[in-house]
Amino acid sequence: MYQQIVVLTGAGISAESGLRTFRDQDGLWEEHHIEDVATPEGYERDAELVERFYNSRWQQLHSGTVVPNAAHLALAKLEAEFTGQLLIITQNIDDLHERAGSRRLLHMHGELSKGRCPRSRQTFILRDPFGASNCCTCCIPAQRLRPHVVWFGEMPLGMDSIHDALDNCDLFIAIGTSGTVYPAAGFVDAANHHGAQTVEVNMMAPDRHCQFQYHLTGKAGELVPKLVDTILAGQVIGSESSL
Ligand code: BV8
Repeated sequence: MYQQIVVLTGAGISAESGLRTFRDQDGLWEEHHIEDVATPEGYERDAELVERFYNSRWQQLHSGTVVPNAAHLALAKLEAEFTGQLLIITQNIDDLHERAGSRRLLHMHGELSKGRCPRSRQTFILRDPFGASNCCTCCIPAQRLRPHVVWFGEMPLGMDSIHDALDNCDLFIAIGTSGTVYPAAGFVDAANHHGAQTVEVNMMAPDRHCQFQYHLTGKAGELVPKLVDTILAGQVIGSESSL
């Protein structure tokens, strides 16, 4: 039934894996000022503070207690069995989609498991926590690696591919995102403009919920597997027989 599907995920899809979201109760922004830890200016002002912020998230992600949940696994199953085209655009910097088996994946806000040379922009798999001694190998003198993360005021990654996918999709699904950060929050408008069906999976009705044609309210870990089964059965979302 559907030929080209775009899925946008946010922090909410990783919540059931034990990773904190940003804007929920007990979220990351309750403990940190965005301008201090998620802007280039904040990094210029106090690199160690920003490094502590990302090092603690990196250590939690690789502590052995954080694993992909049923929503990540369902999207990997969709990629394996769907005969059309699928692209997962994630705002998340964790690697839970990869660990669930997804490959058609674009990290538009970067990746926690990589560092970047501030001079060459070359990325490096993070083997040690960020710090003054964790430097690139591409420059002389070696440069202190920064998180390979898109901060506020920086251009998200893969925007050309994203716009191409949004212009051609017939189904756009947003999972676990508050719809407060642009340009990701505007993707639903592009999908609507090009005639795609737009579906939102969230625990509540977030900022841009009125732009979506369908809302599935509840936990991603429960709803996404059912949504994937509906799609793989060739059913239209929102029809009587479907979810
Ligand atoms: C840029 C770093 C341009 C990574 C982050 C209009 C147009 C364009 C830009 C702007 C604009 N207006 C303002 C801007 C600037 C700004 C912006 O959007 N500001 C906002 C605050 C208004 N945007 C930018 O700066 C972006 N860059 O536009 O560049 C440009 C042009 C030319 C030249 C240069 C630049 C860059 C944005 C990226 C910022 N980086 N973080 C990191 O540390 O992780 S943002 C941060 O918020 C994360 O990346 C995160 O991905 C993003 C969105 O948060 P969510 O993922 O949605 O998480 P949140 O906690 O908010 O919500 C969780 C949701 O899940 C909730 O709805 C909850 O109900 C739900 N949920 C919880 N549990 C579950 C669940 N749902 C289902 N099941 C559950 N179990």
